[in-house]
Amino acid sequence: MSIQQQQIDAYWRDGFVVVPSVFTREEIDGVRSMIFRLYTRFVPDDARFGGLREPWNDPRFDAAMCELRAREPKKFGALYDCAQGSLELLRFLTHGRAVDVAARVLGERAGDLSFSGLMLRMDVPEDRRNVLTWHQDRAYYPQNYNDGGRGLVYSVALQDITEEMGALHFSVGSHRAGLIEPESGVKRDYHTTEQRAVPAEAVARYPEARGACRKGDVVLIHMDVFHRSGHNISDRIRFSALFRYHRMLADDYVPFGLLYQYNPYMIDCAKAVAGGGAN
Ligand SMILES: O=C(O)CCC(=O)C(=O)O
Repeated sequence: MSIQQQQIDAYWRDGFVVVPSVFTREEIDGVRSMIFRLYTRFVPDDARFGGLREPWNDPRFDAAMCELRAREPKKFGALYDCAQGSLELLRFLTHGRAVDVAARVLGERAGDLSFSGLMLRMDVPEDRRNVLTWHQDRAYYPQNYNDGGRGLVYSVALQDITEEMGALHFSVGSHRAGLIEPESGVKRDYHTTEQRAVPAEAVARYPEARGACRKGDVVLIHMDVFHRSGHNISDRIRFSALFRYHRMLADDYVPFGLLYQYNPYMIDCAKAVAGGGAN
C-alpha cells in the first residue's frame, strides 16, 4: 500500500507518521530469513530449528539470538555487522513501492533522492548500550544541511512493535524547532552507539507520543523531530530496517563519502583461516 494525503499532512504537522502495510509479509520474510541464515553461519548446528518451516519467525529464534549475544558477544556483533552490508536489506528498502512513499512525502522524483544510514537494528530486551536517547537525525545526517524537511528517516517494523518492545517515542511537533545544538557526541567503542542528545529542557516543551506499529508498517520521521528509542522490556527482539532519504538536487545538499570500519573480530577470524583452502 502507498501513502495517503492525510498521512502526508500528519507527517508535516507532527513530524512523524506511521504508514500501515507498506511491506508484505513475504518481503519481510526475505530480510528475517537472511538474519536466520547469518545465525546458522555463526551457530551451525542449533538443533532447535531443524524441523521448523519459518524459524526466523519463531520466538525461539529471538531467544537463541539473545543467548548468542550473552554467550558470545563478538559473534553476535559480527552477525549484526554482516546484516548491515546485506544486499537483501538494500533491495528491501529500495524497491519501487518503498521509495515511492518517501518520494511522495518529500515532493521529489524518486530518481532524485540520495540515501544514507542503511541499518538493520536488532534491539534486544533490556539493552542499554545501543538505545538512542532524545535526538534529531540531522545532527547525525546533515546531507540537507539547512532544512530537515528535505530528508526523512524511514523505519520499517519487521514484526509488530508494541510499547513493551520499545516503540519509538516522539516529541510531537518538535521538528519546528529546527536543529538544536546537541549535548554530546561521544562514541565510547566500536559497538556502542554515539549519542548526540537534545537537551532535556527542549524536549520538555512538547507533548510525547509513541509510534507502536504492525509488521510491515513504516514510521516516517522528520530529520528535525526529537525522538528516542523505547526500552524493550519484552522477551522478543525488536528488528527494524532503517534508511534515510535526502533530496539530492536541493541547494543545501552536501554529498558525502563513507569511512568503512571493519569488524576486528572477523579480521582475526579471517586471518585464522587464511591459507586454509581456495574457498
Ligand atoms: O529504532 C530505534 O530505537 C532508534 C532509531 C532512531 O531513532 C534513528 O535511527 O534515528
